Amino acid sequence: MPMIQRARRRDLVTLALTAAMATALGLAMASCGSPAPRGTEPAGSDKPGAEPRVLNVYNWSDYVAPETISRFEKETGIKVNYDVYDTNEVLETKLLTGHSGYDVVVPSAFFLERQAREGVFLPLDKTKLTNYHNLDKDVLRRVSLNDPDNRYGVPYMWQATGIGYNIDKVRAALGDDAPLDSWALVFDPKYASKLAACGLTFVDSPPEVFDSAQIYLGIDPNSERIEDLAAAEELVKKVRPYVRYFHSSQYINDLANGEVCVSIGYTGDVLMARDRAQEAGNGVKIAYIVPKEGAIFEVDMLAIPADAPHPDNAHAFLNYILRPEVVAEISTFKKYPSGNAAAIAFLKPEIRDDKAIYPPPEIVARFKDHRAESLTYTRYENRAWTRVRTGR
Ligand code: SPD
Repeated sequence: MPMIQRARRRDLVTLALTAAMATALGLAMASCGSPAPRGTEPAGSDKPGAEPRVLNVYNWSDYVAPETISRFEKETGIKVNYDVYDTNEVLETKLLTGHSGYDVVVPSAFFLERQAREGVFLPLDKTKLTNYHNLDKDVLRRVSLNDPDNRYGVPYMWQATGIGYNIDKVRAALGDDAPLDSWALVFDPKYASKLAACGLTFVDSPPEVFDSAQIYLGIDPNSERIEDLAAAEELVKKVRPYVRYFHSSQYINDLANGEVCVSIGYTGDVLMARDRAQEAGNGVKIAYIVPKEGAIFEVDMLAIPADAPHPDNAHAFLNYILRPEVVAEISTFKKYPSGNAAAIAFLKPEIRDDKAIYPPPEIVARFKDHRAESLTYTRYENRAWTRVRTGR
């Protein structure tokens, strides 16, 4: 690796560690800290020179269907070691440190953009991805902003960072005054203060919370001007006293069982909360909005680290996920729209026609693309996040 790139990588690792500390502050998921299990590889494999029949996957929590992994194992004889995380920052720390041991990871496109520049990923061998043609050309085009020529990532699921809320509790707290179509619900202290008692939560992600705050303020979320960051910090600090916690997955169950009433969260996670409440028959009714001011659009990308121990198995896994029926089942269970156009035909009407999952064009028009942040900006952003979280 050239010297400049090595120095930049060192900088990025320090940055990623700071970011992970800023975001995690002790809230990291139990399974996130460990590298992929070693020592589970069978001694040999069927063909001389072929990879051991093992695959180490590191994915977001709640992001595959119950049988996605076991079917792949059964069909291929490849044993999958599956770990989960719930923030891009935790994944980034591992990728930039190197030797993560993972074969497949799932960064959001704007993180992949920066990581790819650092040489973190293997270019995809598309000759091994015979199901690649199933992908949605529009999603591929949109994501090529972050991943030129779609060189490193296969679009997996997409979403917006919006707001999930408990319909009855918000009505009880705010009456008819509730701005149910706006970021004002969470960023205006007039409303946030009245939601503190029933539980207001934010994802533990500096770019997403600050960018959403900037969108509310009418600022370009891709701005790297320090005064624009300061404006977002000031806004978030004003509502900080009313935020019960910062966490990027705990709100799914808490919304579902009525423990909290409003969460900044990801589309599918909020919709899973909605459906879990319905299934439990506990009377909790959850809705999801993409605020009228706009929301960050995200595509999570399947990618293979450059030092993956089992790149062939990784390609086999990506090709399996690219099968429309496989990814349609994930969308069905996890309520996220996939980047696979052919999968639509495999969706039941109640998923395909759910406008919260597959939003209509007027909602898609509110989505704002997210570009990679510079190293310097992320450093400032992490400091601002620590100040917000610690209340200093
Ligand atoms: N449970 C799955 C969560 C997927 C979240 N995607 C996050 C995008 C963050 N920018």
